[in-house]
Amino acid sequence: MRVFDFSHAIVRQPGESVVNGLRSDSNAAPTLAGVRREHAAYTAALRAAGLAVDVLPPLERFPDSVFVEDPALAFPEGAILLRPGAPTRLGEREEMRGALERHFQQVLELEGDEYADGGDVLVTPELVFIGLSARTNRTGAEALIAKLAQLGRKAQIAETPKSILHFKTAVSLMCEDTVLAMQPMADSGIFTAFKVIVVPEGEDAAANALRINNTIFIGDRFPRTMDLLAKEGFAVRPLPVTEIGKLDAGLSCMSLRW
Ligand code: CIR
Repeated sequence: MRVFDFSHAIVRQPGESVVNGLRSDSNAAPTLAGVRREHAAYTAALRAAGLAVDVLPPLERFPDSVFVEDPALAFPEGAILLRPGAPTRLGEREEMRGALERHFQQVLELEGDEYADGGDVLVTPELVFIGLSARTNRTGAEALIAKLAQLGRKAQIAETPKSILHFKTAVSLMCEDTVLAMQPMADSGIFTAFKVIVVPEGEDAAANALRINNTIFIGDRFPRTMDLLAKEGFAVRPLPVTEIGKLDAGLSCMSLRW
């Protein structure tokens, strides 16, 4: 099975508090209606791609809890409860436990001062990259390497380029041997074993794209990246990301997939 072949996903509906989610100073707050619309389109797209999708209820106490990718990791072999590095998000992990235990016999977990966000974890066929960031510390990354080994995955620590929120903000897997990346990630030397497609200037946020089975989902604000990928032979499908983009989020963040 390919690492981007999925049959299941978990998403969480945005609560009204989502408009108060964490965001860079330069961004305006998103509208609730807009986030709901984008989330609904995303969930429908996952279903259209053939995935069985669990939709969890909104959590008003956790404005960013719609971004279920960050508090956990899921693989066909088992799941891992992480410890998100933003203090306002740490409690999200316990809210994922029940949903994971319904699907997985094996649910491993980070502990103590181990911090890691799922947004910093890029799964590729041979290797899982764990990006150090403001959310993922070395203690967390090292603990995660051990947990991933228990699930049969080899992992390696990498640096997230400066001023990038998450590792996967800047890079996504397009197929077994190709990634889509922002220029600083392409220049980092991390992906020398891969073909790297660099997002065109002005479309940096397109680098958080999402391959699911044979489709690449990409933000509809990035026409030049779409053209580039189509020319490379990928089946590309645009999804709206304007409002979630204001919360520094992209397409991978809104689901856990396995
Ligand atoms: C945060 O700052 O945590 C949220 N506003 C955005 C999380 C995006 N998640 C991701 O890229 N995996």
